[in-house]
Amino acid sequence: MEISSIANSIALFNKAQQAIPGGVNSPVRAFKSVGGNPIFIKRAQGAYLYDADGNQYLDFINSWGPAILGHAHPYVTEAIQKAVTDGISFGAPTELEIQIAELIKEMVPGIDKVRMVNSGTEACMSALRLARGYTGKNKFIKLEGCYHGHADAFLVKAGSGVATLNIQSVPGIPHNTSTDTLTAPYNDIPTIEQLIADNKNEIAAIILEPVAGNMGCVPPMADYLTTLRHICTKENILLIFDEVMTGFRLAAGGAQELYGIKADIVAFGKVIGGGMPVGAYCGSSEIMNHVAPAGKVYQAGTLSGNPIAMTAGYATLSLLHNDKSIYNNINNTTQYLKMRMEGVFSQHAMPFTINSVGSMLSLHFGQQNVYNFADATQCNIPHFNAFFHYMLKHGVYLPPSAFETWFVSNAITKENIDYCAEMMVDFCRK
Ligand code: KE4
Repeated sequence: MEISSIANSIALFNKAQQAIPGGVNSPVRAFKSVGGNPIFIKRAQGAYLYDADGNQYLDFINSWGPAILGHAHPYVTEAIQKAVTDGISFGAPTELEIQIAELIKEMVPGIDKVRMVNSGTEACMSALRLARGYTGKNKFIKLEGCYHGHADAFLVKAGSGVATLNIQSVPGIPHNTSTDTLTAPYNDIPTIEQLIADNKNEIAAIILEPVAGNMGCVPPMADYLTTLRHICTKENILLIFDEVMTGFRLAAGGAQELYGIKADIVAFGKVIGGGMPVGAYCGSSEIMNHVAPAGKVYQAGTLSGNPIAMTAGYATLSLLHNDKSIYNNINNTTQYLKMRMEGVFSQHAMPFTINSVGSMLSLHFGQQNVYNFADATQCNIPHFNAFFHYMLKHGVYLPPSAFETWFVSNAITKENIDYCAEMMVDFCRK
């Protein structure tokens, strides 16, 4: 099957650029690094997206993670449709916020308190402020290639769209903001130890994606997370897991459950809202009771805990909590995808590597191993871009960047994977 026309997407993108910076409301959607015209989506259902020209695409972005159940799952959409008839936003507490907080406490090991916000950025930004407020220290360590949203302090050697657009230094961020941001390569303990030695008793936190997803998918090497946990405990540094991508995806309890590591503060996004704008940061009562109005670390939001967003999140998390076969299914589908891809590309002249954890996966051409951001930047980006467009032309919608992760939804079937493998064989034969 080959896409014949995207004329309406082309017209819409031209129009969009007259009214929206770059024609998009988030840079990664603009196809800047892969080139070409972004596809404008009209609707989505299950495993598929449908564009403004009526073309169908098998979706491996799934809204960059939230659509873990597949698009427009009836249990979620029906809950939203019912909720909106009772009003959209109150700016006052509701019982549903208690229910979703209690459900999250059931699903995620070791947290006592949950504060809802409206994005992953807000969750990570607030988690850092809390760590600084709780410890009284300002410096923190982030890892090269990790992306924690667009708060000033995090836009240093960041992954995702910052890497995709190769923005070395983001204008508008005062130099003194980033002087407290220390960086180290992912999977590199000695550099962390040196930073701590050089900044004794000044570091409030280490924040990381426990499985990195913004330089492609980069898993933690053996004992990396355990060693970080030990170092943080010993040095009185808070360990912050940014589980915006991994949370409720790698397991009901996220990476903390998968790796058996307890972070001091955990940030969530994406799946937690089931596609609606939701983020959260969580931790022990000892730490979270420093958040206003219980404490003095101020953070607020007009639409935090919004009833419609909470309805979508609660319905999504409830399905994941009550049917653990979903995780087995998406993990098995991802392993099947990886196995089929390895079969195809091992016959291909171009070296490659596929990294995956659970239902997160990425393909890197030109490198045997991708253990950190430097490895990821050495990959053959032009070849990835050609692959991206070949698959898009044949109705398979991959993340439009080599610095992103594919997300497998529960709606994707083995037959879908077999089709993808056929298209990949054809790509290699071109
Ligand atoms: P948001 O503010 O976009 O909801 O979340 C920021 C964020 C924080 N932490 C991690 C690990 C993330 O992956 C993200 C956002 N992820 C990107 C995709 N890599 C969102 C897509 C976009 O920027 O449009």
